[in-house]
Amino acid sequence: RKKEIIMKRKLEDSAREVHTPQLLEEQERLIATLIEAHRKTYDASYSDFSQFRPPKRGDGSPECRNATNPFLMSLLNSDMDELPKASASGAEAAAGDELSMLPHLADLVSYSIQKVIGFAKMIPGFKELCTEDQISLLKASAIEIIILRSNESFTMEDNSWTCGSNEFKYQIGDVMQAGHKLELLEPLVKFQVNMKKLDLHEAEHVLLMAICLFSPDRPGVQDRCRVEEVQEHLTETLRAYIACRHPLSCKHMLYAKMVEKLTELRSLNEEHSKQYLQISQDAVNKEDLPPLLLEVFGNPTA
Ligand code: YS5
Repeated sequence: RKKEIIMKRKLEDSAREVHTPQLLEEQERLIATLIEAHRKTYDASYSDFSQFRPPKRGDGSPECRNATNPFLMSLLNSDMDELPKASASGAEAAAGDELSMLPHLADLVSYSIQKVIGFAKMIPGFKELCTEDQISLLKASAIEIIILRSNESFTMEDNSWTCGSNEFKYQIGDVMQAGHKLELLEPLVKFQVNMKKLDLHEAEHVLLMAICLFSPDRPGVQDRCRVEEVQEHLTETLRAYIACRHPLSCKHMLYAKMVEKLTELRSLNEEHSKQYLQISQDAVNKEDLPPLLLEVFGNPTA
């Protein structure tokens, strides 16, 4: 009787081995490489943020609320009865309303693009593509990967991206002060909340970013087959990882949910392109947009 039970157990064990996909050694190495690449390019202390042009928030102060009469407002609210000589501060207060967060957030995005490029270069298969394809993939996916990586700083406590101090805490209102409309920002925040709820492991998070980058259907890609090959290898690794490392209770449909996120990113990307075009035309100070940002997202004056 006892022997029978032992035998049965052994049979069950070996059956399990056959059916549960195993993480191959090569897949384990790939995951380790991606995690290391991400850690090298994502500084979770956010200590570089102080090097960006400082954030300017319309904090609800009278000068900020009254965008049409900035000079009058500053005179009424101060003991001066004359405008400062250069009257620069008044002019800045005027500009300070519409696109006041743009310089800071544009610097953050430009910085993030550089980090994404660093991450991409460490993904096996990326450097083997021709430069044109590398550029096509990066141009098309940069904003999507930035949105994905930003989930690490996003917190559901107050639906903000919190990157250290209050100065570097970004809420919907701040992004509106970079020129974006609520139409885009609401789905962006919803996306972040739903991503957060997936509670991804670091391995899954980095695989998703890599899969997003290696999308063969991006405009201008020449060697679609090579890109597809790498993407398939990444998705296979993700499936295997979920199957054997993710706790049973929450792995239900996880892969499908992650693929769905990629679809949502496409529509965020599309809406972003439209609003970006508008912002880049509105930006009176062309210096507001760093050259790398203009190169990646397009330069309307070029
Ligand atoms: C913070 C941190 O997690 C990090 C290191 C990430 O790389 C980026 C981080 C957050 C990203 C956020 C939150 C604030 C609003 C941002 C910066 C968002 C990513 C993009 C968005 C921008 C305002 C862009 C603005 C832009 C970019 C070309 O269009 C014009 C400057 C708005 C994108 C809306 C989809």
